Amino acid sequence: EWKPEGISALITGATSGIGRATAELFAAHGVNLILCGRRQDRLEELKKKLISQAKVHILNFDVSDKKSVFKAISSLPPSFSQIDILINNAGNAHGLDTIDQGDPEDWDAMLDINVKGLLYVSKAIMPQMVERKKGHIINIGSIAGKEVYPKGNVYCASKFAVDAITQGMRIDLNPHGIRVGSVDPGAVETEFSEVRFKGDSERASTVYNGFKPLIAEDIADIIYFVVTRPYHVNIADLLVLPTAQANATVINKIP
Ligand code: NDP
Ligand code: 8X3
Repeated sequence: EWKPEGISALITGATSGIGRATAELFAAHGVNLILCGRRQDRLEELKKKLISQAKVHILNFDVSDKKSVFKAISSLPPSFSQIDILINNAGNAHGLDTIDQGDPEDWDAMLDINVKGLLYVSKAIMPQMVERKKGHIINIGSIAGKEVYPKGNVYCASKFAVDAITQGMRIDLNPHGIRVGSVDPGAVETEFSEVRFKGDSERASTVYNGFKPLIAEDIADIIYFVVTRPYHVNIADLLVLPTAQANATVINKIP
């Protein structure tokens, strides 16, 4: 039977959306947390909110900044340095343009954060899991990592890469008894579209008009389900869509 006592989870992108909802749910079950993100005010606010439920440590770093990642994770105090669960969630889409019109700065951001950032954070944590022959890594992929949609180009490439990295991790960490899987959501209403459209919240909200999207708490519930299976059960890959969404492009929108 799974018990949260003494278990600790490091969640990247805990300042918003799926990461924050997961942190809140984990804390409610008494899982100790290392919460990561770049927005210090939000990290502090979340720590204040959750500290009565679990032990909480906050780490402010940019996942795409290799040096900061290793520095931050190696700075963890002894009571937090053993990480049982890693949720690689930090990431975003930047822009929605045809490939010929895409902004190379957006491409850099998506590949640096969604792909390389996930690798850096994992690299900082995997050795201790290998040493302990125990651990669970959950990568947040996307339906965009299963299907390419118009103007999705580089964002989809970043999430296809996450899918490949998840499969690679599962193979290479297999001899060490480490669980590795991905949770791949469809449309979830978070700050995702605000970031994609660079703060244009009106445009962002049109993405979710006319149907009921998933909310961050829906995905948090699923992540909690995944981590609480008995240790011999590994949920390898879970695609989760709103009922109104059939695939990356087919959404039943009622005007
Ligand atoms: P949000 O924009 O609400 O949250 C994104 C989180 O990532 C924030 O906490 C942000 O924190 C963090 N983040 C972004 N860039 C960096 C960076 N360079 N360094 C450190 N942290 C960073 O979006 P979601 O919650 O929706 O997104 C979470 C994950 O879910 C992403 O990987 C996304 O691709 C994926 N996803 C989202 C879907 C959706 O429809 N919403 C569907 C499928 C997958 P801060 O800004 O404080 O650094
Ligand atoms: C986020 C979902 O369909 O906007 O990964 O790419 S989608």
